[in-house]
Amino acid sequence: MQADIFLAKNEIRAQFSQAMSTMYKEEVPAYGELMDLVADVNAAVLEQDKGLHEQLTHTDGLDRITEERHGAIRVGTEKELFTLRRLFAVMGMEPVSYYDLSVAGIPVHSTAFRPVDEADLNRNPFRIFTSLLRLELIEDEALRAAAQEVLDNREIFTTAALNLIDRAETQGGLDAEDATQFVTEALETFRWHSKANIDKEFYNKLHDEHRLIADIVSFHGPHINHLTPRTLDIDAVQVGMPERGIDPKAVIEGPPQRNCPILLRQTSFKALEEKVFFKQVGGKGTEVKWEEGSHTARFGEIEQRGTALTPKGRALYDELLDKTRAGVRAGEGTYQDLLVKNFSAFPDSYEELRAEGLAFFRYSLTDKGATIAKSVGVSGTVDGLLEAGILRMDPIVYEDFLPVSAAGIFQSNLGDGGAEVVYSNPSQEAFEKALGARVLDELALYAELEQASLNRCLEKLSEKSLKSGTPVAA
Ligand code: OOG
Ligand code: NI
Repeated sequence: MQADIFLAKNEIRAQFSQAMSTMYKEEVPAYGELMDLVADVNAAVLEQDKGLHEQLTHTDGLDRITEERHGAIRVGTEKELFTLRRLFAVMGMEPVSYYDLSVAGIPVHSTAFRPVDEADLNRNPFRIFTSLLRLELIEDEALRAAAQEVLDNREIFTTAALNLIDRAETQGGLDAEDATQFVTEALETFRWHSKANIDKEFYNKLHDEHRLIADIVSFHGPHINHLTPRTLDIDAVQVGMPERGIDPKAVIEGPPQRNCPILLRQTSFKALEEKVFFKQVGGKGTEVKWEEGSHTARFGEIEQRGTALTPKGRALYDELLDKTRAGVRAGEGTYQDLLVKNFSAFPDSYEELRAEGLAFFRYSLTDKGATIAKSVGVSGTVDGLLEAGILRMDPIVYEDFLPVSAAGIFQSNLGDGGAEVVYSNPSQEAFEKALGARVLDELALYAELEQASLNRCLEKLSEKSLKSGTPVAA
């Protein structure tokens, strides 16, 4: 089969994120309500800020502003994670970064499957935050074994999905017809099942150990537990939720509001209590009887992204966040007040962020720079070229997640009374073994992006200069 008849992975991912969105809105009506709110807020922001409107028209595709940017799932076994990696690869999504949530008392570790190249992110940035249960962190041996058995006996992928993954791997892609079927079949893995795999007593035991364990083990598959559109004003959405009868989590995760947004700000509405059915004890025969109960897992989230930070910037972010959390514990003030106060130490202009090596930037030639490059060429340092108006810099958007924020999102959706136990430590090696691949290093990806943009500029500028013997210094 010829590569040119394959549908682009970006297109398959775009179809998939659209299908997930439609399914989730049907499954969780409150999520549709959140989407409406986000669309209204975004429209109001664009109405007021013509400059932003103009900028987004050029860079982000205005019609796609409110589209979902990520979703999240939780799987139970190494094998499930392994196959998911293969499934996401069909759509051009690769595992980036390792997140250890065990430090926050959540018995999972995670990665985010996402497109990596700039052009692919621009076409459709949809990511899936994917967590793997760490059953080894359950102390009760009998419970652990029973949970393992349930997990080992389920198949979360349809046969057709598995066949299409195989086909995509052997052929190197899928044609349009196969791609459409692939999306339909892949969707089945993430669908909600109101009928549990187990009985109520077992569910309660798992739930008492940790709510998340019950969520992962009890059902037929890793139902999508939230989707997350992008908002242009997260503070307005946070305020607007209660007005529409939506119950938001207490605080927005991430940095406070700033002139130059950094990293990622997120908030969510609290997970809904939903009616589910448990297998009746002894109901294993031909006719299974069902017992009504409830389960809390699914919610809606919103995000607003800012500049990616360098290791130095990230260390400062972590330090200020830690200080804030410690301050709250010591009763020094409210979370919000302390956050704003502490983050005043984080420079808030792009010039300072760059000068202090705190954030990553994409460099390009200005019109003036392009003209000079064509005619005479030029030499100088990056600082000098920026100052001379030959280079321009734009922030590189952060495409990943934040472990402390993720823990906050998890926790607010596990409800009160979730176990406070702090489990063990990171185990990236075990995660990658299960995944069957190494996760990509997010910081290296941003650094490469920055360097590549600079190299492109310097090459253009130095073509003439080199000929005339005046090299460009980086
Ligand atoms: C994932 C929570 C993390 C985020 O946006 O940080 C997450 C989960 O609840 O499964 O999605
Ligand atoms: Ni999320």
